[in-house]
Amino acid sequence: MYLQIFITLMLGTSPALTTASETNTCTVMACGNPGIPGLPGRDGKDGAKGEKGDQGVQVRGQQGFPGKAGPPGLPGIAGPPGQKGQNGETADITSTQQQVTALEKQVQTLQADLSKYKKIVMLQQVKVGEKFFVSIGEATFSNGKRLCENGGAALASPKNAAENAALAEIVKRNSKAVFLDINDIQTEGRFVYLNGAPLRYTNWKQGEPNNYGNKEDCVAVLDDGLWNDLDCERKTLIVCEL
Ligand code: MAN
Ligand code: CA
Repeated sequence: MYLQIFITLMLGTSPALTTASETNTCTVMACGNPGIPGLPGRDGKDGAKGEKGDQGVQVRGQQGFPGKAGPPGLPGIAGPPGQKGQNGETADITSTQQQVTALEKQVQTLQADLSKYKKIVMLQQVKVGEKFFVSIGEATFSNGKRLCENGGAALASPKNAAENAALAEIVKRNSKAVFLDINDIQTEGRFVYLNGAPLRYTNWKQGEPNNYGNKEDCVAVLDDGLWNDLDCERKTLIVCEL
């Protein structure tokens, strides 16, 4: 249309006239030289803002490996005591009763044996305070010492009047003197215990020690409880202490 108006203005002919004279073989366009193409039109205005797009689909990733075990927790509080159990079977009671009866018999036997052993031991030993004196037979000083030590004991060593009196009682029963763990083998005239310590209790008979025959380095207690130095090679009753 703009083109037709442009042509009409240029040729003085209205588009209506042109259309009306279709019989005219010489059309405006056919007869004239073709026009020069117009300049490109201006850019159109920006279109309306588009609608917001759909939210993208989020795909969940794979589960990771389990972490390391944590440190152990504190122990829990003890639970309440359980309910009392039911009575056992009659068979259990019978079995227990039989065991008790068997044990009672064993106890009776042990009591009878113990009673007898007590008498035997009482005939051989004397208790003074916490100390026990046990007579083990006759021997020389060195053999007696060894016999006592082999039994985990030591030769009699009275440290006070009560212990000495207990030893005297054993001497009287056996009518035999008893060696003490005292001697002056190392230094004549200086009596010591077997461990080398100086004497802390003595009960010498008058005139003793006399080192009779210059060969009395050991000491024995007599039936009156008094002490006499004697030849170590003589045999006396050996009494050990525990
Ligand atoms: C007498 C006294 C004692 C001595 C003995 C030795 O009894 O001389 O001192 O030990 O003889 O048998
Ligand atoms: Ca003597």
